Amino acid sequence: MSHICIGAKGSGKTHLLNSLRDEDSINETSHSVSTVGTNIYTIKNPHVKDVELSNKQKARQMISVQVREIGGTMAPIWRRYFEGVTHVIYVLDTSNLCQISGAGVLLYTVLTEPRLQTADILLVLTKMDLAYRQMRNEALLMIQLAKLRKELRQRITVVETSAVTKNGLNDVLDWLFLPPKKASQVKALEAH
Ligand SMILES: Nc1nc2c(ncn2[C@@H]2O[C@H](COP(=O)(O)OP(=O)(O)O)[C@@H](O)[C@H]2O)c(=O)[nH]1
Ligand SMILES: [Mg+2]
Repeated sequence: MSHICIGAKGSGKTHLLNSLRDEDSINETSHSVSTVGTNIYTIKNPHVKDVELSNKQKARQMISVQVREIGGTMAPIWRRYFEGVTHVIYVLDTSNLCQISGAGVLLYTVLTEPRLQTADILLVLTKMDLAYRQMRNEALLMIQLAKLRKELRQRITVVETSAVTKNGLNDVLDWLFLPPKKASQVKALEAH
């Protein structure tokens, strides 16, 4: 099980992961790897309530996951990190439509990557506090999501977030920690 978070520079990856991260986790790991351009965030499973679960139950549930943020300027070498990846969080800045088609092209190269054919994909439309409804729809049109879903085999879930209002963060946590069936319910909630 390995998670990566990618997306253009400035799309909001760091803010998103910081909003989700386990505040008790020690910052040391992220510090030591940031020199090579990636950061690792530990995100705790909010569904695991320590008091309510026996150890056996806990063992079956993921207590936390580690997500590696790979800087947008490193796009040419993203694929170095694809080995063994099971979950991809792809961040798109909804407030900046100018960079969306470029981001869409990069998303396509990610989705067609042979090592990511069985990965689960979460498309996060960030900065929704700065965007309006139409921009969200426009963004999905520009990256040709409907076509990608038809042509490619990965399950693509779309969520909208804002690191400012904190809206949508629970949807990201559900995708990370709930079984796929439940995650697809998140997908079912998407307006088309
Ligand atoms: N309004 C708003 N600004 C955001 C949001 N997320 C990130 N930003 C801003 O976007 C810029 C880039 O964010 P950052 O997380 O560093 O992007 P990264 O390069 O993808 O890691 C920063 O100035 C953030 O303050 C958001 O949800 N809403
Ligand atoms: Mg960053």
